[in-house]
Amino acid sequence: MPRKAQSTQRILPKTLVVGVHAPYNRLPYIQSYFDEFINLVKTAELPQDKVHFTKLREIDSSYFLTKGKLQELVELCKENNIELVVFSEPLSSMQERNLEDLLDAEIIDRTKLILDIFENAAVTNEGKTQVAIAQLQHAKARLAGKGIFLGQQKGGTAMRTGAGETLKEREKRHIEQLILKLKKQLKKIEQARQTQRKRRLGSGVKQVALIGYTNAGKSTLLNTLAKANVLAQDKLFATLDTTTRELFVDSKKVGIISDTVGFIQELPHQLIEAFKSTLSELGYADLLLHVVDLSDPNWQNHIRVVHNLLDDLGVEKEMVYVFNKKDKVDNLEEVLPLVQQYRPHVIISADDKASVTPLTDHLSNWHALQSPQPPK
Ligand SMILES: Nc1nc2c(ncn2[C@@H]2O[C@H](COP(=O)(O)OP(=O)(O)OP(=O)(O)O)[C@@H](O)[C@H]2O)c(=O)[nH]1
Ligand SMILES: [Mg+2]
Repeated sequence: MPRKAQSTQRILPKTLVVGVHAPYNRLPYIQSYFDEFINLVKTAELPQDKVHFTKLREIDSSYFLTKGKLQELVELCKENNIELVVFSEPLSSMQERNLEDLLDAEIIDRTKLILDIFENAAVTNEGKTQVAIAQLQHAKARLAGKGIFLGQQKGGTAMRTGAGETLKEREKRHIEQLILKLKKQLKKIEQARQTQRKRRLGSGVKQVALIGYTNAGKSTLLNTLAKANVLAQDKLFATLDTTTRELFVDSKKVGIISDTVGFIQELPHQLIEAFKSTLSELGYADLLLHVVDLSDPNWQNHIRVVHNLLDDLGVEKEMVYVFNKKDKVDNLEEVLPLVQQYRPHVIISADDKASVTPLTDHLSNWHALQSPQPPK
């Protein structure tokens, strides 16, 4: 009988997944927020041995969770021999450290969860370098008071290395040097992209960019519009790297269209920083197609998240709202008055070519306006 290669199996830690309804979270549909969080955990390929949801009235500065809620977690961890706890919210480094000590488990907070997903999703050299910088910056911020340094303080003997610096200082310096090296590499990659962009802009070809909340259906739409064969999945951040294709409507070339990384609420600031150069490309677009998943009850909040990020990036461009997944909306009549507030807009199902006609009509008209016919 053939023997199974058991050694290749990954040993996964016993994991507790904690969704917290924090007081600052004003989303009207918290279940949809929790669903999104579970989807993040799945995308990160983490186990879910135990899932726990809790609502907080206030935040504790040392532990994030208040006393009673914390006690529940301590018991859950003990009963289930938990080794890893994943939180839906960002934690300060002090909160993370205190929780780690109290629960005797490794902690992954929202920031680390998203950083890890980005790390797995990055394909191109540029994407990988950007994520590596963000990871290192996160590690540097978490270094304060961690590991060896804390142990030494407790013991009162600050172990000094050759030049009289502590190991923690040396580790910090090492991380800073790595960041600097990666930033230099990134600059070179960016310069190559700038040259490509100049060439594109010089050619006068119009640029259309797909933007929107993660999982809204941007890649699906790119595939339908431009037969692009881009990975479209019910995973968050399936797309990290920009894909660009020629866009034809009624056999006429309208311009080029590109897919971008999806946005999410509380996108770690390290990632915004690292992806700034990719995202700033949006500033060169002639038209933004803002794809919105109309079947998600929090769709209006998702629009807000995207607007806030565009504001942060200083991007202000002509925009069309593309309300997507029409086929999944049960109460279309009810949401129509809300949809009317966003102009101009179209309502489509990106995976059904026939239903995309309102968008292609819009693009066709837009193109006609961009290149007016000379008077006869
Ligand atoms: N029912 C339905 N599902 C859709 C539609 N459009 C996209 N989807 C599904 O929604 C999921 C996400 O689609 P993607 O195209 O990967 O979304 P995205 O915006 O590119 O996501 P990221 O790259 O992760 O930011 C996939 O499972 C798609 O099959 C639609 O019109 N109707
Ligand atoms: Mg995508």
